[in-house]
Amino acid sequence: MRQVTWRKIFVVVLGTVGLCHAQANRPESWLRSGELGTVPARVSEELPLSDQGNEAGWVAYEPMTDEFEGTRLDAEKWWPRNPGWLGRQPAYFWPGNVSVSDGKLHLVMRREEVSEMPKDKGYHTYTSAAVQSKGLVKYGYFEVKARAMKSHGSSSFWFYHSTPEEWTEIDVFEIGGKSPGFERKYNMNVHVFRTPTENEHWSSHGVWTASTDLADGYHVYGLEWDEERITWYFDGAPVRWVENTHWHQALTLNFDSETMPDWFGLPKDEDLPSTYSIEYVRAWKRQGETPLPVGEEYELVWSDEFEGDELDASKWDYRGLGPRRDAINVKETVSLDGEGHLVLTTKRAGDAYHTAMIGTQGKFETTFGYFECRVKLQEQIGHWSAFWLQSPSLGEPLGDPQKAGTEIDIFEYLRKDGDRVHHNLHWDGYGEHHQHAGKTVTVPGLAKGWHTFGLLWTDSEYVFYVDGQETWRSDKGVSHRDEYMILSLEVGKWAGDIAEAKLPDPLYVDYVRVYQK
Ligand SMILES: [Ca+2]
Ligand SMILES: [Ca+2]
Repeated sequence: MRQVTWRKIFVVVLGTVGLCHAQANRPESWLRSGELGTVPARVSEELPLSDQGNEAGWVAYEPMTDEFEGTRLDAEKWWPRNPGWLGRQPAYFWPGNVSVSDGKLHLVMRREEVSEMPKDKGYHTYTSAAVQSKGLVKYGYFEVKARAMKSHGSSSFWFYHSTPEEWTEIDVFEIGGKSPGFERKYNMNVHVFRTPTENEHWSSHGVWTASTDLADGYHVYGLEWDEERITWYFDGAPVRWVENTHWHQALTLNFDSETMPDWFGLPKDEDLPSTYSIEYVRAWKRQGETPLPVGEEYELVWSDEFEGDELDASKWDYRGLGPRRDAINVKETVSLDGEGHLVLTTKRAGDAYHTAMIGTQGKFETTFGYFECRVKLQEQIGHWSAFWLQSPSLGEPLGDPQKAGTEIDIFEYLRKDGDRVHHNLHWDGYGEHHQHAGKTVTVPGLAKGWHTFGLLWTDSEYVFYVDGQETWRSDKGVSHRDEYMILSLEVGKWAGDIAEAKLPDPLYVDYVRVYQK
């Protein structure tokens, strides 16, 4: 879309200040010529296709990831339109052309008019579709698997954001699926519209030509965007990079279809409706690039990423084996899935229930720091999950949690609570002197997908975080002694009747990381 505008601006620039200035701004770039050669084979769905060995240390970035399961667009993440633009005339962005089905997001272009189309603004004859993220993102790896629409209508995946001070854009692709001469062209672009010091539109466009028509199949399109460089990938192989001289602004993520009368030409009636389908959008950040809610002076001192097939016995012990609450803790409920996750499971065992608990007692005990885990929560009632710190000497001595320590429940989650989660502190033992402070918070979307739970523990307070956002802080019962970490599932009435649960029911843990100054 920007291509068209760029041509117009290009003429203006030539006619006024001259081309030299615009060229001086152009970043260094590289473009593949010819075939891709051998492309990477997909081993893991959890990593970018171009980096299946995770050399870069990618960590999934949930806010911009969607597998498009279910029957509707996730309203927490996406607008079914472009909140700042009605579309490129004559096609009008119409939310009725956005749908989720068969595990995909579909954007449709039609020959039709809808009553809300502002004809006085040049919208007529065609409706098309746009989806924009509600959040902004800067840097990361973004991958979609998509099939362009087979018409002159565009199929685009792009990033932009416009403020009074700054307006930049990164076009991952703009494809004219059945526009003559464009069927195989992967159009990639970056634009600068304005910055605090420049007020002149320019762009750097690159085109790589595929060996088949892009609307004939699904392909994996990737964008790696960091402080130094922006790199485009096709089916896992790099096809272009541009030196990152200007794209340091947090941007919205966009999918859309536009009529491009001056570039791809208007669609032919017999090709409509045509559909641009997106199997998924996945985003990652480099480990350590995911901003910790704590300062940069904190460094990773301990972690388990749960790689491999077996629980790392140098880090964890099975804990509380035998009866606990309304179940029995056993070793068999603790496993690694071989894809980088710890799996704790509650299972039926005849008339009894088996459940799971591991801890770092005697292996890793520490005082203060930032503690974070990333989990996908259990789905059934009757048991609850928790990531917590515990003191080996709780309540000894009484009245002095600094010395005796405190049970710090970074999170406790009960499925019956939906999007609510509990943070709790317990000190002075569990008997008549028991002291407690806690907070239950609602985090929209918590019940689905992956989330991080974090605790900043200092000598004066505890600060709790969900997905990097502070949810509670307390200066009650602040422990100054070494404590150990526990991950657990526990069965009990608090969480509802386990007899009604569909079992087995797993809790997935992607990592546990500890940072200290
Ligand atoms: Ca999907
Ligand atoms: Ca992991």
